[in-house]
Amino acid sequence: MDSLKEKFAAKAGPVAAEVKALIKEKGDFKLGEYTVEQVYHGMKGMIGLVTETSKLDPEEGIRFRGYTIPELREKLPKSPNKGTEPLPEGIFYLMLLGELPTQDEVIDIGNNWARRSNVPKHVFDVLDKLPVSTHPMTQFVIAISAMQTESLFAAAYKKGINKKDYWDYVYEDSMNLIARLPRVAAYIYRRKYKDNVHIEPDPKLDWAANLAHMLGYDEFDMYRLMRMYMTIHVDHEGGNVSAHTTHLVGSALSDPYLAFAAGMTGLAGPLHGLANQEVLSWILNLREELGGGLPTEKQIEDYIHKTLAEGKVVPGYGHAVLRKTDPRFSAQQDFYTRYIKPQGTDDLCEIVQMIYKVAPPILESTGKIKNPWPNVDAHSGVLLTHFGMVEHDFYTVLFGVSRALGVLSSLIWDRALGHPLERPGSITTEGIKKKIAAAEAAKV
Ligand code: HAX
Repeated sequence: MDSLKEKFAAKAGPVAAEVKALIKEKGDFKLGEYTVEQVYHGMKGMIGLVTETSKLDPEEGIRFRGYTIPELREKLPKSPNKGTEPLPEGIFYLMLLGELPTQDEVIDIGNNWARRSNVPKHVFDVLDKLPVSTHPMTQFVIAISAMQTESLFAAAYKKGINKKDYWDYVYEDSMNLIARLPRVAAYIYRRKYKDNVHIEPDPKLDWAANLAHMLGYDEFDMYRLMRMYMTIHVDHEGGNVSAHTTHLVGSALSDPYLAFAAGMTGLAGPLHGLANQEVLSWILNLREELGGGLPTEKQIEDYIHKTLAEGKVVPGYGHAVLRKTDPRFSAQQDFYTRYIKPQGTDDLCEIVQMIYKVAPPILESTGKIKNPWPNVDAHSGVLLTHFGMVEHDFYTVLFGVSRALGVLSSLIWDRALGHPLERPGSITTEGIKKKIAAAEAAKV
């Protein structure tokens, strides 16, 4: 260990212990409207953002402009080609305008995105220079940043524009970016996993089905899964890491390419979007340790206890806001029972159902995990694997393509409403201790 690191290690341990004790003893102390615990613990429960596109209820889950996921699976327009799941173009319309679209309005957005979908060649050149081993999320962030050369907002700002016109350029950039993401994602996938052999888009397909097609999956069931996947992952109100980061970086008037790339660096974290990859690795490791096949409930219980004893998290379980089963998990369960199970059970999907039965009571019994129920990431990987997409390092990129629809429609609203630079205040541990000491002295 170098000497600076040694000195840091000597300091960090005692300070961490001191902060832990401070939170335990004085966590309820109010710093203005909020408590010491909330300030240290990721601002949970503080309302500090305005987000128009969706709202998360801890008990009920997400509502997009007032509509739940089951309602949207029923009400949003479907593909005229025997579609049974909503087209994500429709939820984008809903988030942006607050109204349900008609079938024609959804087709119109699809055509609009198709016209904008050309990805500049230098983006592929940049990707080609990266080692193939580069994680797909890192490639995704780099590709989005490389596309920033196309930002109409950045170009217009450089020339000088009136504040009231910001939203117009942010709208154009956001639409272009959303239109191009499926091609970028597919390029990363095919380069990394399919011998760099690429597939041209099919102009007859909608945005999500085209993504499946360019990835190399042309079965109707994969089109259907991709339409649902792209719809349920779009947005989760404003405070989650990817949405909040996009909003925060956008508030500095960084253009939509930079703001979204920043958001995606957050989605790439294992406590956020990377959890979908982690869940699959966790299930596969569990199976491997047990020699394959279907584990028993007791074996799953033991594996969960082992994970916790090793100081690791059980991926796909828990949430910063939700306190019940995530309706996005339930939608995927429904997808499994409605479309896959009648043709034969799938072992990995069955294991997910078994984990759902045994994990919550164990997590609850720890006494510290606030939400023992599954989140969206607990199920998505096994559905993709069922249809042949086994490269789980790639899953978070799909989440990211979908998330663009929510965070970019919010970004357009941010500029239309003239939201200013985001700049919350902060405090030091010393400052907190002084405030507590002053309050205690005043009591005597
Ligand atoms: N397994 C083990 N421990 C868990 C846990 C889990 N699934 N969920 C929470 N905990 C632990 C926390 O690590 C924390 O421990 P310490 O006090 O020792 O630090 C304690 O329980 C209290 O945490 P919490 O208040 O219940 O949860 P947070 O709001 O701090 O964190 C997380 C929420 C989602 C990050 C957390 O539940 C977690 O790590 N889950 C596993 C990873 C995961 O599935 N992430 C995806 C979340 C959904 C999402 O964003 N998708 O993109």
